[in-house]
Amino acid sequence: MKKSLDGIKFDRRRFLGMSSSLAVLGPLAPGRAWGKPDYRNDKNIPESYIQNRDIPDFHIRSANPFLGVDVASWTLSVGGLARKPLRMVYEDLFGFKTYSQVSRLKCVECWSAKAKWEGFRFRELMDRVQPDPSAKYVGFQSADSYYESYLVEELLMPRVLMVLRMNDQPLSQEHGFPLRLIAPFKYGYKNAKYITAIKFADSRGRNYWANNGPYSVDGTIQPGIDHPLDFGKKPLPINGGEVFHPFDERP
Ligand SMILES: Nc1nc2c(c(=O)[nH]1)N[C@H]1C(S)=C(S)[C@@H](COP(=O)(O)O)O[C@H]1N2
Ligand SMILES: [Mo]
Repeated sequence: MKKSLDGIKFDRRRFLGMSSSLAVLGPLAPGRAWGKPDYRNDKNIPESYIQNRDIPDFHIRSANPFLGVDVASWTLSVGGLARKPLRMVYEDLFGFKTYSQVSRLKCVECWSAKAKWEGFRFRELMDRVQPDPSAKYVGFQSADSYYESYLVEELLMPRVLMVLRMNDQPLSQEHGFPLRLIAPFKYGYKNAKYITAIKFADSRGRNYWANNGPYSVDGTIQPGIDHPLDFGKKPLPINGGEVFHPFDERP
């Protein structure tokens, strides 16, 4: 099994608070986690790394700066409790029927941005691998050691997409190439990028930000409530976010 970040306690509030004390210590050599340079607490992340960047059209959030996915060695494994587990290469992703939608991604840091997304439905993937009826949960593993967890039924809701293209282009390295999840009724952190494995399970796994920060595994956007990182970390009643409604049949 791949090493996860479970053992490393990291809190994004602490991360923000620490940057000034690190500056006093002067430049530090990057630490190491699982044999790769660990730039999480380092202000001098090399430009070549995908990292958190506030850019006008669509911010980039990558909890652990990393170099992006090399498509030649990338594979997607889909398995766990399934009758026909499979492994795919990039080209295989284009064998699915595609759908497109415009939807908004909303981060718990109180920014949001909207894009046109294109991709395939989770249902089609499920039909291929034939999960066991006991598999009510799905775990996502990402190339940057990020991980997420969902209920199968959530992934079958309208406007959930396994995304290959953003704004009429293949996904950029920063926004999750080659495959990401978009679930507009969940906070941004649930929208896993750089997916490498999808695993059906009969028990609920946790996710990166529930293990490393103050966020829930569920991460559903609450109507009229924001979930700010700042402002004393209390839920803040404001308008915003795309709220899932069970009667929403938009394609
Ligand atoms: N693999 C991976 N997926 C991830 C993240 C990450 O750090 N790694 N960050 C999440 C968070 S907190 C947000 S808000 C969105 C941001 O997506 P974007 O970088 O395309 O704006 O990606 C989510 N998916
Ligand atoms: Mo986020």
